[in-house]
Amino acid sequence: MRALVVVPTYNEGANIEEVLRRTRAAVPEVEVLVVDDGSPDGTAARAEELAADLGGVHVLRRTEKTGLGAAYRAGFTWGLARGFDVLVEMDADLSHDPAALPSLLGALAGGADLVIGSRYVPGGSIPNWPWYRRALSRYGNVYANLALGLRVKDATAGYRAYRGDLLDLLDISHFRSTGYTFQIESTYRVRRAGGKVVEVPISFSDRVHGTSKMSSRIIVEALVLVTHWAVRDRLLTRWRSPDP
Ligand SMILES: Nc1nc2c(ncn2[C@@H]2O[C@H](COP(=O)(O)OP(=O)(O)OP(=O)(O)O)[C@@H](O)[C@H]2O)c(=O)[nH]1
Ligand SMILES: [Mg+2]
Repeated sequence: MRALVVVPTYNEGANIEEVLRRTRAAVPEVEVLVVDDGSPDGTAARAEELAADLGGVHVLRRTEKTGLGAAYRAGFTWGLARGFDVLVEMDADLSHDPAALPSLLGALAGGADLVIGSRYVPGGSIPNWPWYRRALSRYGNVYANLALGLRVKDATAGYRAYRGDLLDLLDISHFRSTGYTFQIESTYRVRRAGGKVVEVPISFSDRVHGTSKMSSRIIVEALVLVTHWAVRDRLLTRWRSPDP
């Protein structure tokens, strides 16, 4: 199976070298695509220098910062057009340890359609998060699960691997979310398509260099879209055709 690890970046100049080196070292047979949204700190140029040095690394330069979901859509479309069988999502800030890639890819090879690197299954952890980040993540997961019936412990996790043919089937160009809601939306769409979802434990480390792009706008997008899907697909459907 040909796998492509898609790494979205915005001002990750302090992390890009280590993440690319560690990824190439962890699984030399997978390729990497850096999707950069015109980072003013020169992340894309640094990634291109590293690509020449390391091999198996590609850089997709975009001119505008249009959000994590948009960056993944562009990266997946790039990978599918080039025939990759597996598409992986991984953050550039080393919160996601490249050494866990074999575990994600192994579960996919074992028959899953979507593998989530999960913080909330036995063996998973977030050692350094303050209580408010934990609370936000926990409540976000509880709400998304209740509203959409996801049956997933970590629906907002951003370290994942998808089968390419499933992404083709889901037609990612129709995804609605621009920000981090992309994770919940893709989980929901995989579930609705009857895909098999498997969670493998990961330890999520806090970023050491650079700044977070998490914002209240992202949280609002998640709340609005999750509620919209829940009402449209679950509540209204039940109301229009009640159980006999
Ligand atoms: N291309 C692109 N990448 C983005 C954008 N927003 C975030 N990213 C990248 O997405 C990944 C996750 O973003 P983070 O800011 O680390 O978000 P987070 O992990 O939820 O927040 P922290 O825990 O504070 O690190 C990082 O690699 C970012 O550089 C965007 O608009 N465009
Ligand atoms: Mg991060």
